[in-house]
Amino acid sequence: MQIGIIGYPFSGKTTLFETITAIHQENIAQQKKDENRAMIKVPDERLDILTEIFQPKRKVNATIEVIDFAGFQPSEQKGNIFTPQFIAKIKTMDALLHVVRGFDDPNVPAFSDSIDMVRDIRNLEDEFIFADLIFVENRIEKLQKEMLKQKNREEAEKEIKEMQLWKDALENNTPLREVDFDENSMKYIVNYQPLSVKPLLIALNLSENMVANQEQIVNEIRAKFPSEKIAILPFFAKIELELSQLDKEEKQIFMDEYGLVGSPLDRLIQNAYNLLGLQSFLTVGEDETRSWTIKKGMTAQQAAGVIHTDFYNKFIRAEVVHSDHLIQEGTIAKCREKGYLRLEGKEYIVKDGDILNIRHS
Ligand SMILES: Nc1nc2c(ncn2[C@@H]2O[C@H](COP(=O)(O)OP(=O)(O)O)[C@@H](O)[C@H]2O)c(=O)[nH]1
Ligand SMILES: [Mg+2]
Repeated sequence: MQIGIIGYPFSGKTTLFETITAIHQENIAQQKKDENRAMIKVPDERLDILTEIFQPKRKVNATIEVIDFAGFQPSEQKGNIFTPQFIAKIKTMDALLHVVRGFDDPNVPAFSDSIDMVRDIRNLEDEFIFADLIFVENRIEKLQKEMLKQKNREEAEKEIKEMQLWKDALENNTPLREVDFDENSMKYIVNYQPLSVKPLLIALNLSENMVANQEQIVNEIRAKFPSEKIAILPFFAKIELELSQLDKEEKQIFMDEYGLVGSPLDRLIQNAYNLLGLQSFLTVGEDETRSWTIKKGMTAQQAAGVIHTDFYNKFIRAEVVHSDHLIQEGTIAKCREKGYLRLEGKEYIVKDGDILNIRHS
């Protein structure tokens, strides 16, 4: 899974990237000029405990990739912030993380010389819609030309209808993520990856003096963007970055002082998983303990396919025990004794925290 970090210059994108990846400026400087990339391990306490129990050769966390894209250049003119190159890059992301400038600091220049989070979020929403609208209009024009040449007439006609549906929504200022698409539309969505359909994580980058009011601030902005496909989460990038460089005890002292709760990475992952409908399952053994990311609602056979396509094709059964039970009992044998270990068929819907052992031919 890939999450793309976007936002206005000086909103704190790179600071947030450093905070969640634990890669710091001196390392980043050697990377590509226009973007920073990192694979981050998805923290999972269950995996840590199971690793203690099984003492395998290695522990492998599920990973997600985060990419910190260089900021687009704000412009006085509306609707031309994103260059085609920028759009091409962010199109392939599974979700976008929009970092919004909420902190006030006279030493750090701000877009439009003022702090206005609602304005910045709106501007970006408009920009997504605008980019999609241009795409849709070009597409319709192209398809109409094809129709004139009697090329793929039937297919073109079907697609024009679909594009017209998108166009109507976009002209109404409705992001495509709010449209209730049917199966037929999904094919086009997957192919074209319009920007306004992407799940959106909005990271409000707040000052340390806003820690106490964070809930109220989030609620106020949430009320303006009430979509289920948008998550709004507070960050305090600058202090959270400083804290990430301290040892555990020191960190706790400062967190208490500031009134901060939880780690920024956990906050991001939890929200991303919720928003994208993701969950984890685990595998254990002498060689490795490992966590895997899948969509909620996936079957045992589909989950097996995430491990290896062969496991999907040659799937027979899955031995399933929930990690809570294995952690409680300590061994597979005990779980079997107590009836916690089950054999499930290919249609079994995997639950978050299930441990699977795939039997295949
Ligand atoms: N006061 C304050 N400064 C911040 C905060 N987050 C980032 N900055 C500073 O703002 C500047 C721009 O941050 P950066 O992460 O490079 O922004 P980017 O252009 O979006 O990547 C840097 O000097 C950061 O140290 C914050 O929460 N509070
Ligand atoms: Mg940056």
